[in-house]
Amino acid sequence: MKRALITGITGQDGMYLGELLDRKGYEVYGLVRGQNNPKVAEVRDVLPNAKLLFGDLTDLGSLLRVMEIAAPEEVYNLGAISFVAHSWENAGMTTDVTGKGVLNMLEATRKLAGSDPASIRFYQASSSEMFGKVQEVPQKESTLLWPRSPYGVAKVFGHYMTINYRESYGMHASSGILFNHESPRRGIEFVTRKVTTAVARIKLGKQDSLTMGNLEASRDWGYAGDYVDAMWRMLQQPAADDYVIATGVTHTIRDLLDVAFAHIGITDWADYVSYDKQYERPAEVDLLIGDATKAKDVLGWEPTVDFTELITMMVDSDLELQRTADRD
Ligand code: NAP
Ligand code: G4F
Repeated sequence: MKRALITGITGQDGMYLGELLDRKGYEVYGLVRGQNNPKVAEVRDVLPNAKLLFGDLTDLGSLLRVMEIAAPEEVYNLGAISFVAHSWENAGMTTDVTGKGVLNMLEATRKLAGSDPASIRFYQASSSEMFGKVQEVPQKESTLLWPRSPYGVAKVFGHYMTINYRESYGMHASSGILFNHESPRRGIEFVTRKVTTAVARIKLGKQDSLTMGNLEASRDWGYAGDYVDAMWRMLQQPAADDYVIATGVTHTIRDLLDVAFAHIGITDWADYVSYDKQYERPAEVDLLIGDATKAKDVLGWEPTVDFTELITMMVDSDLELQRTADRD
């Protein structure tokens, strides 16, 4: 039985990856932070076989202890402060967790691997947010990075640190440059889930309208269940490398509103959506569209869920959640 450690197991991707590894017969360990983390109950429900260990990405000692207990063959470093808007208000903490946290995990992995640095395979959750003010369309592994947020800058640090540990110490350390991926488990602070939750509530008469920021930005949105499969595939390769994971199709926030509202029978959503400057960002990433040719050629990876399927899946899930909340 292979053993894997997932940091960020309480997050969207952590839960999907935990399920995938469990199905593949892995013994799954998950890093959980905080003394009374409210997500623990949900993780225990979704992943009853996973062993949860307590620690924090900012605390190297805790990571060394967790690594020793889990003794994993594969480490998936998904833990991060991941909400871009939040990163301007908490730039220091974002740097500590999303940036330096990667270095801490690499060090803990290197320490446990000892004289055989490649014996533990390491995945780093890099992000298309690193492309920021995009220097090329579509974006691929070699595209110059130009981050536009403290989160993006922290991710660039983690990305290059991962490459550096691979080149300096011969670690089997790979970075997945993942474009936006969503699901019914997406946090409600992110734009897709904010819209699908509001649309479900509008349909059920629980809410009249929603307030949004920039509707012109474009994102390359895929399904989280597909994207965690790409993470696993990266760690099964004989040599570590970096891969863009994306659908290659981009949509604006307006398109997102079109699809979500159409699913509840509303074709003109203008009366339901208002603008609030508070949701604008100090610097915006205007256009993301990824070229995942390398992942297709080397990993045999391709997305299986398109944009319309993804958003309608999320609206349906939120309708069910909202109805269940009424019954409880
Ligand atoms: P998420 O739902 O926000 O999950 C983030 C996870 O990080 C949570 O489990 C959170 O724990 C954990 N975490 C936060 N601070 C921590 C700390 N100090 N120590 C240990 N764990 C900590 O994010 P996601 O969407 O699953 O994304 C997973 C990873 O991929 C993140 O690194 C994200 O930046 C990256 N990424 C995501 C996307 C995307 O579109 N989803 C795209 C590219 C890259 P709590 O539950 O306790 O807060
Ligand atoms: O859903 P978002 O908050 O995601 P964002 O900033 O693209 O970041 C996500 O994807 C990254 C990969 O590129 C990850 F690395 C990161 O961890 C995270 O998962 O915002 C998407 C777009 C932005 O352009 C934002 O300005 O939606 C725009 N937007 C417009 N109105 C809004 C809103 N975003 C949010 N969250 N809320 C709004 O009301």
